[in-house]
Amino acid sequence: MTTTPQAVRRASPRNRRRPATPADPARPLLPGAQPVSLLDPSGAPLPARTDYPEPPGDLLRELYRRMVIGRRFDTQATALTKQGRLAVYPSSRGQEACQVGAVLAVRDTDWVFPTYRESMALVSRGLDPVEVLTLLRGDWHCGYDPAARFTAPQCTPLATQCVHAAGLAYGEAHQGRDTVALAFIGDGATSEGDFHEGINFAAVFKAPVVYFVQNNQYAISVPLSRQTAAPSLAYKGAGYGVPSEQVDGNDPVAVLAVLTRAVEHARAGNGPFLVEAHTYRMEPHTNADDANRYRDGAEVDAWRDRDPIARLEKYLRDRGELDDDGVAAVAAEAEAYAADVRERMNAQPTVDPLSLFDHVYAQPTPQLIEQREQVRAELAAAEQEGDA
Ligand SMILES: Cc1ncc(C[n+]2csc(CCOP(=O)(O)OP(=O)(O)O)c2C)c(N)n1
Ligand SMILES: [Mg+2]
Repeated sequence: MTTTPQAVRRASPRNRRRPATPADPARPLLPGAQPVSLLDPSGAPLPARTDYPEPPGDLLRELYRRMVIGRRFDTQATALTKQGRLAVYPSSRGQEACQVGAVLAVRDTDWVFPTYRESMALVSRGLDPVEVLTLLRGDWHCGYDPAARFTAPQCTPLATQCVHAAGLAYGEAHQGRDTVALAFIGDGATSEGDFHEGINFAAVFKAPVVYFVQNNQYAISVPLSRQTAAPSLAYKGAGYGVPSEQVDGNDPVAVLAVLTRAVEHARAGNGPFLVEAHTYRMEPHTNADDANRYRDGAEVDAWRDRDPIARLEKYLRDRGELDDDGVAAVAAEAEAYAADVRERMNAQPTVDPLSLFDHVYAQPTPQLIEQREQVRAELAAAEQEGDA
């Protein structure tokens, strides 16, 4: 075949049709370049987004109510540690938009997998606050019935709940139910193997899990800059084929909007979704931690200006959905709630130390039986000494 001058012209690089840019299969998985925000830090509305429609007004008022009660509960729990009524309490002050927004995005029959930091989320879910604090008082492994409340026990071993959530969600879907599992996880815990194993399993088997990372900037004293080199923790989803989003975690309206969409995605059978919320832990890691040793007050003050409750209150007031009377009524309800928690937590619990050995195995091992006997003998001796 001879090459004509026309053919040469057609084939020359300038004339050749540009091949379409190959579609990047990772692109739809990636989060937006900036965290989704629907309110600015002062509470003024930002331009509406069609991808994240604003939740209805009555839901936003309920969000406000639960956040105010949640914060009062949190303050009360911290006070109880100082009175020796709680062994330890990890506060989530400053993270109210995440704690409450996430719980409002799921149904009562969806499963929640909390960490030690999610006491506020659990009371917002309607669990009895004294039952929620049972673990932190050291009375029992879990004070509520997980199966009755569709709420797993609070996990202290980091990220283990990510695997539990994947398994439960897979099992539910396998049985034809449309349950979604919501797994809370901290920024630091995204470095744990269980996070990666859980999200990978969920992705491969299309298990309906929403992994909700509350990036509160610290894992005890380790700042985010020492935790990851990723531009955002939400990018961790793409490596597993999981779509992700990042959200301003101190914007309650945005948190609820983004999580609502994430839950819809999972419920519709599309597999897991990862959300990273950028927020801040205003208090030390727990009452046993001194945060002044690793962060300065100016940083904390900067986040105080982005307070999620003040932000939502301003927005609702400006829209005429909340007034002085409404604010006072919610504050009074929160006070009554705290008073009830205080009173009930001040009552001495009756605990049987021997119950520690129950439910470890269906059939107790010889070692357990021996240990139980040792404790029983020590208790009996102590009682005799007391009587003497
Ligand atoms: C497997 C495991 N390793 C270490 C710890 C000790 N530890 C408890 S909390 C914590 C920091 C977790 O930080 P992050 O995941 O960011 O959650 P946050 O406490 O900030 O909510 C560490 C290292 C643990 N509980 N479990
Ligand atoms: Mg953290």
